[in-house]
Amino acid sequence: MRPAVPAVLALGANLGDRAATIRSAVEALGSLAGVRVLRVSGLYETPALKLTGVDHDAPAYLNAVALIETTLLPHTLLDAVNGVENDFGRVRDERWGDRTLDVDIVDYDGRESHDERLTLPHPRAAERGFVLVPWLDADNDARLTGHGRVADLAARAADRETVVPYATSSVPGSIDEVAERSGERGGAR
Ligand code: A4P
Ligand code: MG
Repeated sequence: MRPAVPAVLALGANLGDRAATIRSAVEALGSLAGVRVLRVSGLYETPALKLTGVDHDAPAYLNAVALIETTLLPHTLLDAVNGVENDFGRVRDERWGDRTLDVDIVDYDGRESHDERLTLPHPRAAERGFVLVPWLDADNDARLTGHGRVADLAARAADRETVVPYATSSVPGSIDEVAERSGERGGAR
């Protein structure tokens, strides 16, 4: 069997019960054959970034980052995370449009590659506080291939002050518990 490699997934949701969706999506990712969730960041609330700029009239996002290890090849992992997006009612009608769930591959084992379906690392991660701040929360020593320390990138991100920790205490079950449970159930298979 192929050895498991580390990867970083960014999750975002701005429609529906955002916290429940992200928690359930982490569980679903951890249940995929060949994926094990190692750690999940806290949830952060962030204003919607549209192609036209930040849109304060659009529903705000919750964003989180999951650290995984996987035996899946990059495109197979992309197919798998797209399947999870579809299971959570993702509709693709507008680029950067409102969505129930977006799951992006931010990093796959430090790989740099580009084709029509997949760019690694994620081409916009380096400048997005809504990816970098949760990533830093999950891994204080994280590095983004080709860009350096996530801590430095997060400190420079123009949107960093709009990335606000989201109180989950009112929601039963913390996201870390979900990661633990899916880790226990999972194991890179
Ligand atoms: N694709 C290429 N590389 C990757 C990768 N590393 N990970 C391709 C995932 N997908 C990758 O994605 C479009 C295409 O990108 C896919 O066909 C895939 O093969 P999509 O999810 O269908 O559509 P999208 O997400 O609208 O497009 P895009 O350009 O990937 O958007 P981004 O850059 O992910 O931005 N505002 C806040 N506050 N929080 C957010 O999370 N997210 C977006 C989406 C916009 N605004 C946001 C947020
Ligand atoms: Mg996407």
